[in-house]
Amino acid sequence: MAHAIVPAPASVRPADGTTFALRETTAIVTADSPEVRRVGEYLAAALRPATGYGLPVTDAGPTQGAISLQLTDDAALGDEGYTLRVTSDDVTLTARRAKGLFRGVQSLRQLLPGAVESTEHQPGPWRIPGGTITDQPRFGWRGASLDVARHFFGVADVKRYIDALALYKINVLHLHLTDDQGWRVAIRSWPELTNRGGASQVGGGKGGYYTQEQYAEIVGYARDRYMTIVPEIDVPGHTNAALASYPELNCDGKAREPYTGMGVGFSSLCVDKPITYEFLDQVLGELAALTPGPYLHIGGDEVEKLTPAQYGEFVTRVVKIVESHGKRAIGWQEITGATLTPGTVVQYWQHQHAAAEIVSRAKKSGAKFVLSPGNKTYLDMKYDALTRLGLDWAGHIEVRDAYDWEPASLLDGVGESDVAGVEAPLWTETLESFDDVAFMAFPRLPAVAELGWSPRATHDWVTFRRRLALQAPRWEAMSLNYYRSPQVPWPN
Ligand code: NGO
Repeated sequence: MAHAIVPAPASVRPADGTTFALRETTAIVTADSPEVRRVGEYLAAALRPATGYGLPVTDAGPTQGAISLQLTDDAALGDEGYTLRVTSDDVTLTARRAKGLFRGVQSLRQLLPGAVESTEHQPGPWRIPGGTITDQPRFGWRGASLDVARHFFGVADVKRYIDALALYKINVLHLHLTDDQGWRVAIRSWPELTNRGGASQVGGGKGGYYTQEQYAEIVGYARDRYMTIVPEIDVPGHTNAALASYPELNCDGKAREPYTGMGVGFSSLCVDKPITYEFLDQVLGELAALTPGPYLHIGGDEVEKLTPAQYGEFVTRVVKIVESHGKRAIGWQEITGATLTPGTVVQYWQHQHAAAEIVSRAKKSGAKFVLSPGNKTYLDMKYDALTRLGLDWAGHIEVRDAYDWEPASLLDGVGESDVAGVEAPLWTETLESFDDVAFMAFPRLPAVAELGWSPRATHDWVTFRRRLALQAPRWEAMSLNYYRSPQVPWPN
């Protein structure tokens, strides 16, 4: 299988027997555009350590013998699509936008032997199989989320996760920044949120938080990889860290104790106090100013302390606050209990709950769905009974479970055009290190990424698991931990 790319491209026409070999002298020639040149530099930086080649990036040299990155006005490719042509003489990647070239570069990386991801010099040879790939995504939202509240993960870990996600053409990273156990982003007008609310985590460790500069650094790192950060401030529940930081946010005026357990549903902001809405306006305002992406995630899940009417009114107000700061709101499926505005996104997660009402309410308000069914996409679920890490409230999720479902027929009444995309959440109640995170995400994250990117016609477990197996040498070269599922024919 020469073209073992994940997610599967829309079309691959192999030129059997033809290969292009990277050499000492290979250059990367880009269109005369600073953005395209940056993509060329990204490619060169990815390939230089293992190959040991110079791979000069130029916008002037001959394309003969080179890898060339060019722009085209072919509207059929859309914003993220690309064409990759490999002959024995040269490699030509074309797209309408630098973003499409960046996605194409990920395919190109995967056509090289996995050892190319190593940070140390490797022997090669570095052959790329010949042929033509024409590709573009099925859905515009191909997300992953990371819970940095239950256990805190610093900037370096988040960057590592972003790099691994980019390889699978993920374009949204949703950061779950606040929860009962911790508040992880500094808010200048409410400094105790992180001073007090960021100082612990599940199990009682020291926690941590991002300064606004560090948050901006993450946003910039993601943006350079054509990935949008969607920050989540989870309200009105999951707010013990805020309630512990400021007594005035509590209905009884008394600060809560920090929480280091794993329970849910016990906390709520005080929906009757005006200060609650001043608080939200300032928090969401600061976050909106730091976030170039169009969405703020407002959580809204698992609220047990409010009546449905109180909850509905509260969320309706918070959606308006988000919009007053120029952003659109996304929230967990429970937010369909509020009056939503068109453009709001509903994130479906709890497969045990009757979906009919959620679907009809979302559709009535013109909201689209991001699909994160707990029993398919939750990367924190155990693979099987023996998995040391993770939870199991949604069942065990083996690789095939994560792969074998169809976004446009998951929910009755929600077809292709109602689906914004898919997202694989990673909650971290039981995950303490980057190795833990990677072990739960790989190989299931690439399965969800493929559902988001690849056309339905390519869906096939038998070929998927073979393509997936060939990613393992790449993960090993990247020192990326992964689960060796018995369902996948790993190469060694
Ligand atoms: C639920 C809950 C989270 C948990 C997660 C664990 C949602 C949307 N709310 O998903 O707080 O961490 O399950 O799997």
